[in-house]
Amino acid sequence: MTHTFTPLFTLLGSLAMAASAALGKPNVIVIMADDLGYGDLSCYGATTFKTPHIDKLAAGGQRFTSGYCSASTCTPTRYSLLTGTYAFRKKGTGIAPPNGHLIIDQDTFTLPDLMKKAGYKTAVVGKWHLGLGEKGKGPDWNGELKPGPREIGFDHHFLLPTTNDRVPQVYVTESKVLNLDPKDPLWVGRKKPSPDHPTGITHRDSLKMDWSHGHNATIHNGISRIGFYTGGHKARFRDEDLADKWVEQSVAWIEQNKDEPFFLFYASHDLHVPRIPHERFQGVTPHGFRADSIVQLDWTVGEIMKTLDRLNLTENTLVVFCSDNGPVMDDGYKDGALEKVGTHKAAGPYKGGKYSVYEGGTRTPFITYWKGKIPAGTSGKMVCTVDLAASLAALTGTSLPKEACKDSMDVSPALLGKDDAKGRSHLIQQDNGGRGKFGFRKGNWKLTHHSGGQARNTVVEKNLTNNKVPTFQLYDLSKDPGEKKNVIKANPKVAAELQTELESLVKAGRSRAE
Ligand code: NG6
Ligand code: CA
Repeated sequence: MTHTFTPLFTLLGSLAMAASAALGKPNVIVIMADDLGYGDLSCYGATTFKTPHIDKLAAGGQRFTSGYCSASTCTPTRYSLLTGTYAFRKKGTGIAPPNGHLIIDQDTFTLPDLMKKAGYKTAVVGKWHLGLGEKGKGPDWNGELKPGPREIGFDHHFLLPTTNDRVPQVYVTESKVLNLDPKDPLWVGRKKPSPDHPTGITHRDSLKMDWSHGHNATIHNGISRIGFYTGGHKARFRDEDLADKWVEQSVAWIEQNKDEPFFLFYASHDLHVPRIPHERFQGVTPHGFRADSIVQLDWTVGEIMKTLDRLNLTENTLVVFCSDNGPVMDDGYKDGALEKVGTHKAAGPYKGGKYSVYEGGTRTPFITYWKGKIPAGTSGKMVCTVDLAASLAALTGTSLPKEACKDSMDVSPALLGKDDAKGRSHLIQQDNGGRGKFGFRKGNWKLTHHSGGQARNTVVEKNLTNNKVPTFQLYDLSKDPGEKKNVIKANPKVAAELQTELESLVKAGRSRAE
C-alpha cells in the first residue's frame, strides 16, 4: 500500500511547493507605527475618529486580533524585527540614547540581509532608533555615520536618527546628516554646552509645547528635548514636516525600484512624542494632537497605497501594518492626550500599554494586505513582528542560517490568510528589557513575571504608573482578556508549567527549531 501511495504524496508535496514558489517575489512594505495601541484605529474599535486608509487594508486583507510586537518599547521591538531574535537575549537593546552606537552587530544575518539574498532592493525610511556608529564611539555627526543601516543590509535609508524628543532634529541619508554645513558643525551631548544655552528649564515660557517630565534640555522649533545640541542649523527640520518628507522619500524610492522586487521598511513616528502633526491635521479629532497624529499616519498609509495603485504594483505587493509598542498618554509633554481622551480606549480591551508586559503593551494592530492573494478576514492566529524574518524567508524561498533569527517563526501561511494555517503556539513579551519583566502567552494562558514586584502603566487612560503586583500572575485570556483576575492560586499546575517553559526558553538562547 505504502508503495503505491508514496509517489502520489511526493507529487502532492512538490505541487504544494510549486504553489508557494508561484507566489513569486512580491514587493514587501512593512509599515511600523509608533506607540499605536490596539484600539487606536477605527478598524480595531475606535469610534470617535476614522482611519479609512488603514481600515481599507483591514477590510481587504487579514486583520489579526492576536498580532503582537515583541516589546513594549521601540528599540527592542525594532531590534527583534530586524534580527528575528528577542531583544532580551542581547544586553544594551533598551531605548537608545541620542549618541547611542549601532546595537545590531554587523555580522548578524538580518531581515534586510535575507531580502537582499532573495534578490530584493532594500530601504528604510523614517525612525531608526537603533543607534549609529561603532561601540565605544557612537555617531560621528559631522562625518560618516557608520556602521548604520547600510552596514546591516539596507541599500538605502532616509532617517530620523532616534526619536523626535531626542536630539538632534536632522535627517540622515547616505550615512551622513543631510544638508549639514561644515561651517556650522553639529554637536550632540549629555551636558549643557554653556551657561547661556537656552533650555526647557531656562526658557520654559517660550515653548510652544510644554514638557511634563524629562524633555527639558535643548530647544528646537519651540520644543525642548532629551539631550543637548548645537550647530547644524541648515540641516534641522520642523517636526510638522516629518510625515510629508517620509512619504515623499518613500514614493520616490518606490518609483525608482518599481521594476525589481523591493523591500521597504516604513517606520512612522507620527504619534510618538512630541506629537506635532502637520498644521493641516491639527484639530481634526476631539482628542488633541495624539489622535490627530493617528489621522496623519492614516493619510501616509493612503499615500503609499495610492502610489502602488498608480504604478500598478498593488497586486504584486505584500503590505504588513504593525506597531512598535502599545499606547501611552502623557509621555513627557503636556499635549492634552490624557485630558482629551474622553471615551477613546487606546489599548482597546487590554490592560497596560507602553512599558508594560500586560497585553496592552504588545498586542497591537497587525494587518496583512496583498490584493488578489490574501483573502479578507479576521484572524485569531498569534503572530508577532519578530516572525517577519522567518516568514519572509519562507515566502521568498530563502534559507535562514542556523544561528540567525533565533526566535522568528514561519507564520507565513497565517499572514497569507490560509485556512489551515497555524500561528505561534507561544510568545514571550518583554518591556524595555533589563529588569526581567516578561509576559508569556501560551494558548489562552498568560503568565506575567514582574521581578521587583512593580508593574508599569497598568491603566493607560488614567496615567497610573508603578503599581505593586505579585512576582507571578496568571490570567485566562479566553475569559478575561483584560487581565483583571489573577487565577494563579486556582491553577498552580498550569502556572508552574508556564514558569518552567518561560525559564527554559529564556535560558536556551533560542526558540526557533534548528
Ligand atoms: C522615555 C521617554 C519617552 C520616550 C521613550 C522612548 C522620558 C521621561 N521619557 O525615556 O518620552 O521617548 O523613552 O519611546 O524621557 S520609544 O517609543 O522610542 O520606545
Ligand atoms: Ca514606540
